[in-house]
Amino acid sequence: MTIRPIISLPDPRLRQKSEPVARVDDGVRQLMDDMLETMYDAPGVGLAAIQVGVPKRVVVIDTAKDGDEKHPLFLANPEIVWSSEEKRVYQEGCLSIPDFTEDVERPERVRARFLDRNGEPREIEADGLLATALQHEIDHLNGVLFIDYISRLKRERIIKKFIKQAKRDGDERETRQRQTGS
Ligand code: GNR
Ligand code: NI
Repeated sequence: MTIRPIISLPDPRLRQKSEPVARVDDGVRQLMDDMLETMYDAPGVGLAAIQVGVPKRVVVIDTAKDGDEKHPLFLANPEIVWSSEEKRVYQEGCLSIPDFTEDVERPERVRARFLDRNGEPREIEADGLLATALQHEIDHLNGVLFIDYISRLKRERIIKKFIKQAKRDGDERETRQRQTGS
């Protein structure tokens, strides 16, 4: 298993729609295992493949509390098949938007259909953090980010901050290259 780099705003790949996997083969399982290690290392409760730059509909989630036994979920081609009328607000964050959190309202309970790590079709019903994480990760597969649900003012402010930071990082790299040729 390998920890892969997580891409962040304003990387345009985060707005790409991911493609379904035809089947869960060894390549997809390798991707799932790498994603799980990357997620635990971060640490985070979920990760979509596009966050490591792979535009496939693959997600890993583990909402077990710190210190409890790990309980990884591997999901290929996940789909929400039912969501409750009742909503709840969760303070969300995203590994691709570091150091920013905001309240987001979503359905409190959902049912999702997916293929597991062995390619078997499964369904789960979730509430609480798991329901939120499922919706957050499936959004990633459609190029949707949690900041799309907050006010436009806050969204534009945070995007601008990440664009500025990316420019600074790029300029520094260029300066270093000019000065040292490395
Ligand atoms: O680690 C994560 N925590 C989190 C908290 C509240 C709602 C959603 C999440 S998902 C996030 C990891 C991530 O960015 N997954 O795409
Ligand atoms: Ni995220």
